[in-house]
Amino acid sequence: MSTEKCFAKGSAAPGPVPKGHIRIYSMRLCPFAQRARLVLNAKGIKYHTVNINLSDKPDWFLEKNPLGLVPTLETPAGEVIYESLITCEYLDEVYPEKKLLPAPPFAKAQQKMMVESFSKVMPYLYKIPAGRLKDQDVSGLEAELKEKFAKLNQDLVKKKTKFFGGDTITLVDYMLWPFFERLEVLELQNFLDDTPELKKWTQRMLEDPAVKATMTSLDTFKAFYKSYNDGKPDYDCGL
Ligand SMILES: N[C@@H](CCC(=O)N[C@@H](CS)C(=O)NCC(=O)O)C(=O)O
Repeated sequence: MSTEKCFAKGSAAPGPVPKGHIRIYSMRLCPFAQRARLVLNAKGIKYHTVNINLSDKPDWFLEKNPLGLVPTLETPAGEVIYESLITCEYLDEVYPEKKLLPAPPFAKAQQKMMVESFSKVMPYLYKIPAGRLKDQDVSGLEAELKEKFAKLNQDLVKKKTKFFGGDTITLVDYMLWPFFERLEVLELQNFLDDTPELKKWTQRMLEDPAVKATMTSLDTFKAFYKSYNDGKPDYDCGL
């Protein structure tokens, strides 16, 4: 569960995955890797973190995952799993304590459809801040994002539940959360002002131990995004 400095090209490969643990190749500020870290924490799984310098990836990492993306999981048997939703489903299946996905196939499919549909929201969280930095008119994008948040809000209103999969946190909440944690640093926090149920959902999420365990301070986020926007992402910022 360490938050170690990242491994770059030329660094020695980490040894074998410690017994009784699963390894996550991660990047401390990556929202997709955070999805897997949320699930690891929520389920109380013992894990070993290897953070990767994504601008200068070690060859041994690319040999494990030719896509070069985090999160990537590795088991002590050498099995490698990647793609955030797939890693999270894998963890939920292999570690049956505290199931996060519902058992009924339709309920499970609904969660995955929601995650897929949320992937159409993500680009706005990057396009709007990038457009603002370049002094572009982003009002059209802002209006579209407002509409998307309104739909999520409506979903909670209709379901009358505290979370997206019921009154307790399930996988879908963890899949969405990392993007909401970043609203403040992206200066998009005010988009929650017109969506009171969605705002309440974010407040409930903040009380969750796994969410607390994977949170990044605003200062670290700010330093990271600044370095990213300057074209030199500092994956070790805040350490
Ligand atoms: N679809 C992937 C996306 C993962 C992803 O884009 N991760 C980024 C870091 S936030 C990454 O590994 N980037 C490295 C690269 O693009 O080369 C998932 O859900 O896991």
